[in-house]
Amino acid sequence: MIDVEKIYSRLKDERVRRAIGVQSAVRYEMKKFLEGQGFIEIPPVIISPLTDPLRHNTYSAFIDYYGAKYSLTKSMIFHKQLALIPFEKIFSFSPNIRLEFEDKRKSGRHLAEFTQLDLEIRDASREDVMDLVENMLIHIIKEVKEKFSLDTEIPEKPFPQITFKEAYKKYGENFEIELSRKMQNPFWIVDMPLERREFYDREYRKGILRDMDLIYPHGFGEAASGGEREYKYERIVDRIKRGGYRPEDFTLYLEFAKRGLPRSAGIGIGIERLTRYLCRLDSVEYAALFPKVIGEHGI
Ligand code: ASN
Repeated sequence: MIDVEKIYSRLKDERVRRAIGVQSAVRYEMKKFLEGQGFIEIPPVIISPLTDPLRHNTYSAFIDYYGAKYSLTKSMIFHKQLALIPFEKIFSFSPNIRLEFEDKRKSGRHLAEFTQLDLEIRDASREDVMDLVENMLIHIIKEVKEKFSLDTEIPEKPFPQITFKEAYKKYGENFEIELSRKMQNPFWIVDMPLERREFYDREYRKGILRDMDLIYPHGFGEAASGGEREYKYERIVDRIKRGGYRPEDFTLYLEFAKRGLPRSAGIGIGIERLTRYLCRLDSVEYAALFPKVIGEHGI
């Protein structure tokens, strides 16, 4: 049932009003920063027969239209790869629909509808993307900190890095949140094992990927994930199979891969999560004006 009272009072909530103001400034600074670096903004894709399978299950969100089966975008990863055919550096403020199960309800970090700043660079390495994101985050915080009297400290570069293996060994299965609580600066977790990630992140040692997650300090958890990509047809087919999928389910993507995808690296940064971090909010639900809270009805 839709709780009109709750939705109406959210519109009068000072926390939300401030957060949306910060978010608006963040989006402006992101665009300014990236365009200054030669990026082109591409419009987001909302429905497509081609979307991210993700590495975890969600409820499905399909639209049937003249016999075509469109999925609502879970991430624009495949479109980012294709957009690099005409352009060298692209970004998009990409609305994503992920109908997560109820176990994510209390995470403070999940909404069924959110936006990520998704960017991709032709011929780039993981390190190129990490350097760019560090500079961008520092730029954003410098620009918005005073205007909104934010407590967030300006991060120090380079952000610390830890491999998945080291982090897991030291802190066990909950390494991400444990480390997030301990750290004072945003940091990277790199080199995820293949079975933890989607098939499009590039494998560079047996079973280890050239990818990375950015994690916020003070317990705010995951900010962004990205990596270098598989782009060669045979390697993509191999990864689809090893990921436990059937290549037949990715025929369309493979048709494009056969014709040639550019080598690239990229990342997606959650806008509501960044807003939550900057405003020190308990949950991302206060970083959205019309949040689709997991397991609740929104407008
Ligand atoms: N945007 C992410 C990336 O660039 C993918 C995702 O959101 N699942 O790797």
